[in-house]
Amino acid sequence: SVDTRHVFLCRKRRYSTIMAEEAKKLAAYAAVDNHIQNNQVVGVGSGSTIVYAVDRLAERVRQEKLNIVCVPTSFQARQLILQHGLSLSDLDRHPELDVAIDGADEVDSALTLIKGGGGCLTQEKIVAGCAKHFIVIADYRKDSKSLGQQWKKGVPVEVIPMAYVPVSRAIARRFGGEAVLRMAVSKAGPVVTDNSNFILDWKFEHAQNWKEVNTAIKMIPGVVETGLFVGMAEKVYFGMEDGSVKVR
Ligand code: ABF
Repeated sequence: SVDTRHVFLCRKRRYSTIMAEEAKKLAAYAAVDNHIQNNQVVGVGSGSTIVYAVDRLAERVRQEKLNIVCVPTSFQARQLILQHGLSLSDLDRHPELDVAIDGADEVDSALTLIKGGGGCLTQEKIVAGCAKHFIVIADYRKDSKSLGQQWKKGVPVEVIPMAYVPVSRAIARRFGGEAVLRMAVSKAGPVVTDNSNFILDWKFEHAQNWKEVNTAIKMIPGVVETGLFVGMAEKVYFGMEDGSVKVR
């Protein structure tokens, strides 16, 4: 009956949500355990997966009395660091990081990432670029052969507010698809980033040379940063559905 089917669908959805959360935690814990050592400066990413990494980091700092300094990639990351009693710094004082750990929206077979689904791409890219090792943590749903196969919301592009229309038109004209202004959930206005900018989500039509596209989009006046992270990730930890961790 319809009722039985509804119950089944709800159960299925709840089951897969629990699996995804568990998978995020597996990836986060493995990355922190394998890459964090005493006396390191650590870049802390944003999103829901990084929450587990900060939990584990704080636990290890307490238990092993580690001396760790954290540099945040967003307001959220800053709050997480403070809430966990970790030592907070910035790029003024620590412009060189030993390691940065962050989530991603999608990862392709060359470790090219789409990031910024949560809106924090620019500071994330700056911090990742300052780190000797950039480690990504994700659940199995982010694992993809080619960008766009898993993440359907497009490539986020942070723009200066007054330029969002010309940038959107330039991206569509040059690379196809459409670049849409990201609105707040309330629809009351656009999403505003930690840097007081807007975000365009570029829904591209086909896979491209992401290195070239990233460079070309960055050259459009008004673009602050793109959510394409090309040649930056050193390793990606995927928490898998079967409880294992796959490292790529
Ligand atoms: C941030 O969080 C973003 O760059 C990326 O879009 C997102 C990943 O979030 P989650 O871990 O919640 O999937 O790092």
